[in-house]
Amino acid sequence: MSTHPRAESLMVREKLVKAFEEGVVTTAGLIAHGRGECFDYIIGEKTRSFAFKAEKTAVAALLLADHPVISLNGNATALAVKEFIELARLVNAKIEVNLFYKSFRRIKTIARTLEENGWTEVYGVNKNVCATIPEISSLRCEVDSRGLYIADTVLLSIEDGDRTIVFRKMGKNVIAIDLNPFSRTSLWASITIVDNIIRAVPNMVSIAKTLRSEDKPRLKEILEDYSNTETLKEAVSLINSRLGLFALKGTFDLNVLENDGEKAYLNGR
Ligand code: PTJ
Repeated sequence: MSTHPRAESLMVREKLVKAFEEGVVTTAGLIAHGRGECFDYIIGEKTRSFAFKAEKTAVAALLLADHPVISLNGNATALAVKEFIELARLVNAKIEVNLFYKSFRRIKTIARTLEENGWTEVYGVNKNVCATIPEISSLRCEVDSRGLYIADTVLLSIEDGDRTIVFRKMGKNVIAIDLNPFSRTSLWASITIVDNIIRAVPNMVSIAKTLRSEDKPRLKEILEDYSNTETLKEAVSLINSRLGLFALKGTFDLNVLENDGEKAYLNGR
């Protein structure tokens, strides 16, 4: 498979299928991934400058937060559990499991995955410390009273917008990783990272290694220099120009194609 032009994408799919078989990911999670792949294809499957800026700002926000919480669902766990753990250590965040298709069995399976990767203090597992956010209509309303309930800054990824909207109305900062800049999550988040989780979280780990030694005024400067509306405008503008180019030339710009096989194929058409 390593010679296949879409090898990386196929390996990511295999990861998700394996996680599905283990009970981490749901069937709807597999469908959600397909939507993400489509957006990733259009943005060119690389971290764009607007995404990198959002990643840097997100790390600054996490470092400035009093109660940062990383919220994990099935897809996020399957695709980036090790990196999320590393990030949590670097920014001193809690990790909470919060699921749309909630079952105690799935929560335990995801908690076990975290434990196998070296993270033992998993929030969202202990029913005795459960609080409810009634405005959230799904079972994601049940949160950990020591985690998401009191969080001032929440990092979430690959989900629909309901929770983001409620969290924002509660005054929490929401950092969302979502390849779809049109989604309600993207529109409502304080900081939207329009990038694939498999690139975004490793980037954030690298950024955190540098930013954690910066002082608070510098981190605040980074936050002040960020506009989520501008980020979304830049993301849509990139999509627009790439699609426009394709409409004109019948291909994305040959000069930016990195894969020789793909270039040869397009040149030979
Ligand atoms: O694990 P659970 O039970 O909490 O279920 C979670 C799912 C994913 C099923 C649920 O939250 C869901 O249905 O999400 P949506 O509404 O399909 O939204 C997923 C969003 O994430 C879409 O906007 C996708 O474009 C985006 N997305 C998918 N894969 C990736 C992604 N964004 C970044 N990186 C990805 N790999």
